[in-house]
Amino acid sequence: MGYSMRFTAVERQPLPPFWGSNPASRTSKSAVRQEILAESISCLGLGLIGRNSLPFNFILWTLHPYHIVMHIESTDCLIVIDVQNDFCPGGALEVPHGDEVVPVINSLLGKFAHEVMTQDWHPADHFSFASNHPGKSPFETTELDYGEQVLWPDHCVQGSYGAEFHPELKTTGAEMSLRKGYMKNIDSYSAFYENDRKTPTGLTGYLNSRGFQRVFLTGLATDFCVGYSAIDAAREGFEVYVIEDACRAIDLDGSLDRSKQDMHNAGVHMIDSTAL
Ligand code: VGL
Ligand code: ZN
Repeated sequence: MGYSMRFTAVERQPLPPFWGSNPASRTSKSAVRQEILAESISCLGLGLIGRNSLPFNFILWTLHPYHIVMHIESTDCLIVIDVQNDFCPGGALEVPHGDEVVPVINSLLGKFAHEVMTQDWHPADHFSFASNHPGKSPFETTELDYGEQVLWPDHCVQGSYGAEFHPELKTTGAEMSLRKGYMKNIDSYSAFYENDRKTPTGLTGYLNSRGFQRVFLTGLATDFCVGYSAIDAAREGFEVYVIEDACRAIDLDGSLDRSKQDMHNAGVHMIDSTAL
């Protein structure tokens, strides 16, 4: 499935100069035609030449005088997942290049009218920690009541420095900050449901009662907390966009590819921050 952007929600901005000569001299009619063509091809479901594919994007970028950007609406909410010290380089469960999301997210914060941030927030005796399972090492798995669970190094312990937001993340504009993973016996990757997939965190109710329709996800880690949150958000009826360059992955045994496939199957859209 390709993008399902509504035409009305799309605006165009000139490309940077290296993309071609004088974009202002071209008509925006051609941009509209290009958009309609893109949408039509995408509707045909032709994976190889679909809207998100490399060949099509290449044609789009080389021939197209305008860069298509999405229009952010008042019913959109930016969700920043777990940008905490322990997931950044030097942290207890560091995500490679995790800190690189901070400037990207900071630049997006000014564009959205509404933002929610989440924090992984575990008690020290949390069941997802390998240290609480004698004989087990981090990154092994174990069977818990609700199924298989990866065992992690101790991380994001409530009140610790590692659980704090990255010091350069601009948090002041966030309208809500949600903590998750605070119950000893159950992990919570998703910002919507605990890992038993049944216990809600309350985020769906919050987003619905605020009237949000589309959610844009960023943060750490793509293949765990962002991915699970994106799939649950889609399941809850939101239109979901993961801003890929505002996320970084752990990538444990192919988990990034699996997560991307699962997101795709759930109807989650992957976009780049330059589209916003
Ligand atoms: C996360 C593993 C354990 C995440 C949280 O934020 O992606 N991953 N706890
Ligand atoms: Zn955790």
